[in-house]
Amino acid sequence: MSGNITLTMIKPDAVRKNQIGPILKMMNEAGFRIRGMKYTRLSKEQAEAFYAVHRGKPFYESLVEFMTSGPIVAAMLEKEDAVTAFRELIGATNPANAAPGTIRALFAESVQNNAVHGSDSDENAVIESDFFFSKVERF
Ligand code: IDP
Ligand code: MG
Repeated sequence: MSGNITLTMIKPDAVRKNQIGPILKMMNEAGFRIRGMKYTRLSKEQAEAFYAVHRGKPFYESLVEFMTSGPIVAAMLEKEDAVTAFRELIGATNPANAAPGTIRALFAESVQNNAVHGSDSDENAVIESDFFFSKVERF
């Protein structure tokens, strides 16, 4: 059975370019409801922890530097089969491979600076939601 929650971040590249509004609009128009949302900036320790699964990969240190380079918007989103539906909406990690009309095809600069995050499993959606949101920050 698939879950109804996914966790997204609008990454520093998109925030810098004033793309929060257009990206949230696409998420809402695709049927995702916002269940939690915050504008914040990750510390080095927080970014390292969020991306711990990628520790040791060649892009890890650069990714942490990028993700701490400015504020982000983190949001919990609800929709049926949320993880799969949201990964379809955002497109492939590398915007060169992202389907036309997807958020990454429209807004990403590069494979690293790719505008948005989306959880890759229901299990990680829960872990990532708990990373950002306490009980009183979910509605
Ligand atoms: P995902 O965000 O599509 O799930 P992951 O493989 O989980 O992709 O990688 C996490 C993030 O690390 C990507 O969104 C991107 O910002 C960065 N990244 C992934 N692969 C590369 C790469 O080959 N070069 C540079 N950055 C990368
Ligand atoms: Mg991932």
